[in-house]
Amino acid sequence: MVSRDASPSPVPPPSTLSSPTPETPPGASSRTSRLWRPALAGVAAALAGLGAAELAAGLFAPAGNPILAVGAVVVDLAPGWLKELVISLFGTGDKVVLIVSVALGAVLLAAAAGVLEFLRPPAGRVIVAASGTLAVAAVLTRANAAPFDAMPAVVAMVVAAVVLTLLIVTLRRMPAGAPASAPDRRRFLAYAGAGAGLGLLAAIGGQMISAGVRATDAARARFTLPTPAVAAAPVPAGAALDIPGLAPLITPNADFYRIDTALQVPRIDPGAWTLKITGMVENEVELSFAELLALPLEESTTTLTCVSNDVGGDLIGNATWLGYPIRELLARAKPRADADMVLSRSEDGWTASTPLGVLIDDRNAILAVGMNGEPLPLEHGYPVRMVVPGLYGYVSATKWVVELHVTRFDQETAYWTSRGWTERGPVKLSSRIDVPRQNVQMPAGPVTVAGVAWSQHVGIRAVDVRVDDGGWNAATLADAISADTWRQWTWVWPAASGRHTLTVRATDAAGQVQTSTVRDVLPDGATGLHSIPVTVG
Ligand SMILES: Nc1nc2c(c(=O)[nH]1)N[C@H]1C(S)=C(S)[C@@H](COP(=O)(O)O)O[C@H]1N2
Ligand SMILES: [Mo]
Repeated sequence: MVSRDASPSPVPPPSTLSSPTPETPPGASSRTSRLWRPALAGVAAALAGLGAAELAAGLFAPAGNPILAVGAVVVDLAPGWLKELVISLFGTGDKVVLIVSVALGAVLLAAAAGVLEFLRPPAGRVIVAASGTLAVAAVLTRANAAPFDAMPAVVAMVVAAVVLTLLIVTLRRMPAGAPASAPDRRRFLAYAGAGAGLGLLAAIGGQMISAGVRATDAARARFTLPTPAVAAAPVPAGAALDIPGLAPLITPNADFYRIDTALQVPRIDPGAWTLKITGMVENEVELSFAELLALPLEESTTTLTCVSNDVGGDLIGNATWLGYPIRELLARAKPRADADMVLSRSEDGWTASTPLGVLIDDRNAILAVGMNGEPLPLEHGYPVRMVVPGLYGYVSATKWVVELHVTRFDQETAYWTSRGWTERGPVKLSSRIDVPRQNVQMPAGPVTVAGVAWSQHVGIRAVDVRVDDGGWNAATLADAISADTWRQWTWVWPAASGRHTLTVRATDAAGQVQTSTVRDVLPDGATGLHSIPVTVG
């Protein structure tokens, strides 16, 4: 007897339900005819759980799809002859066969779990937990798996366990011994149907979302950047210092900082992408991706900085962008004389307010399609983003851009400017020590100190380094690519034993010296000098 007999619950023990009793009409109570409902409960619970996982994976963790992960493990573990057999029988349909097999296996297991949960609780939940754990293991043993990728499998496990428990409890409430009453039968079927149906809907939703992911990835992979009409000026030989630990002059795409509000990277079909120029303009303009690519595109190297970059922080990167000048597109649209701002909008609804003046002056404000010789990476704005030298990203660098709305600062605010950040965000003159790392210990003698300094669109004229409270020592500047990029610098320090503090300070091309006044990043960017403690000897 199971322990449930001792419980005060009015629910009859499962064994009573599964064995004929005197009140049972003859023929209506064979074991099999009673067990199809628990089996159905198991299947419904599995569909609900797997559907929820499909949706969770499609939305947040494409690499965490438990069915695909288990399928991949099956492929890895399957003997060679079986793989060959499947491929020879089904050809390129092999992946479909694999996925359908895994899903069918899950459903059969679930039916068994339903029956066991009914006969011997919590045996069904134990099966659910064990399969969920195996799915988590399958996901996490895939190449490049991140811990978060386990999330959909965990969702599947929890949803399936909860739905299974609810359905089995509903079954137990049915009177024992007698054929279930019509309302009871209907209630159970309604619950089971709802679990299975919602699961199927969630699975379809997840598929549609991840199908979008696949389509965008494939489109990006097929896309080759057009040849620039104007290539980037060659980087001067003396612009890049070869010092280990110093940020490279051009930041590789994979290392480029990423800041945005997108929980899920927008996936845009470039074939469907258009840019609209709207608002206070004489002519509204609409441009397709093909039309943009057909324009004479120009390369330019620009350093992008986030307003949230702390003194000494790394929310800054330098890339060679391929794009088309926004001023040319605005010239087609003809902004009205009283307009003073362009509110750029991304596919996911984020906005930035950029002064109209900096978009139509001679600086290289561009609609970019390329980053360091590659199509924009998805997380950096594929297929099109804005890059504006001299302004922080929150007021200029709209990724996944779809609209330029010409307007006025006194009429509209943007995503961050309506959350306490200033409406205009010129990048502040700043500098950073990259080498040595702070708190390192090194021997006395000559020590190479090096870093970067930036004041986009103004340029850097000088960098000085100070040891403790001593005087300022002029650093050697590497050559500049342009005023729009950061500049590397180095200084050789004759280091004496003891604990010391190194401090850096830049001077811009207009003669302004970097302030030592410490300010937080809010509302318009941090100020202060970067200092690092080091130990010599
Ligand atoms: N669509 C969109 N574009 C955006 C943002 C965003 O949240 N959404 N963040 C901006 C901010 S604050 C910065 S600093 C830059 C960062 O660009 P990156 O991620 O390519 O480095 O993008 C800008 N463009
Ligand atoms: Mo930012």
